[in-house]
Amino acid sequence: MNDIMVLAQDVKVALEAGTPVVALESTIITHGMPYPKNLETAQAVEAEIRAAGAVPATMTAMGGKIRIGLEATDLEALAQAKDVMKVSRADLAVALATGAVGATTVAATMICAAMVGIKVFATGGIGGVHQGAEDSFDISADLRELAETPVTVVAAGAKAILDLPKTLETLETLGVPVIAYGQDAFPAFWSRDSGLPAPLRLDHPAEIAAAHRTRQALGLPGGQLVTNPIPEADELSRDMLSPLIAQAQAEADAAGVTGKAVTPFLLQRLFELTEGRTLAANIALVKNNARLGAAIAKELAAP
Ligand code: PSU
Ligand code: MN
Repeated sequence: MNDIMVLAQDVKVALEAGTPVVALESTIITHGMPYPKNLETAQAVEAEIRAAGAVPATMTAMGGKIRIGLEATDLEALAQAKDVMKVSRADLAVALATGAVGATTVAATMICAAMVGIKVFATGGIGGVHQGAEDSFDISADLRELAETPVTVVAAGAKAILDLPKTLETLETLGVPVIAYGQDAFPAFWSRDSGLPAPLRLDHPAEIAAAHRTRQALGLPGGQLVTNPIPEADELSRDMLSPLIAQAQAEADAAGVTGKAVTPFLLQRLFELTEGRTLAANIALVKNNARLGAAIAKELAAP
C-alpha cells in the first residue's frame, strides 16, 4: 500500500504525531467550479484549515499514485487541467493502474482518507439520490461510502439539485447518521433550510468527535455525515432557486445527460442561470465547512 500512497511531508508529520488533519476532495476543483475560482477556493480552503491549526490533505490520483496533500504547483496544474477523470469508488483502481490524472469524489476521498487514518473530511455537498432516480437509478456512490468507511464528512447538506427526501431515506436505510450542526433542519447546500428535519442534531464539535469515537467503539462500520448550514449572509433563497433547478434538470433530461456528467452539468447550468451566485455561495459554504472540519479534527486529536 505504501507504494501507492504518497503523503505530503506536512501530512505525514501530522499523522505520525497524531495532530489534526482534514481531508479535502478534488472533484470540486476539476468538475465543480470554473478556473480560476476553483483554484482560489482550493487555496482559501487550505488556508482556513491551517489557520485553525490543522493540516489540509487534498486528494488526487496522479501517475499511478494517490497523492495525499498537494504541492502548490500541483494544485495550480490540477485546477487548469482538461479532461481530468472523475474518480469515485468504482474508478479508483483503474485510474491508478493507468496512471491517469484523477480527481476524487466524496466517496473516493473517504476511501483514501481512511487508508491513512484521516478521520475528518470537509467538502461542499455530497452526492445523493437524483431527481427521477426511480427511472434513472442515479444514486451517488457517496451514500454507500458513508455507510462503509469510517470518516466524519462535513458538508452543507446535499445539493438542492437532488431529491432530498429520497436522499435522507436512503441514508437512513444505509444506517448513516445525518447530523445537523446547530439547527434542527437539514440544510440544502445553497440554502440553510431544506424544509426537512435532520434526523439528528449536535451543537458542538466536541460532541461530533465523541459520536465519531463512540461509533468506532461500538464497532459499527461507516462514517457520519455532519451537515453545516451555509452562513446566513451567503445563502440563496429556495424560492429563487427552485424554478432554476427545475429548468436545469429539464435541460439535462432533454440533452440526455447521464451518469457522472449529471452533477457537473447541473452545477454549471445553475452557475449560468444565477449569474454566478451559486458559485459565490458554494465558495462561502466550503470555507465554512473547512472551519468546522478543522474544529472536529482538533477535538478528535485531543488526548
Ligand atoms: N459539491 C460541489 N461540487 C461538486 C461535487 C460536490 O459543490 O462537483 C462533487 C463531489 O465530488 C461529489 C460528486 O462526491 O460531486 C458527486 O457526484 P455523483 O453524483 O456523480 O456521485
Ligand atoms: Mn450519479
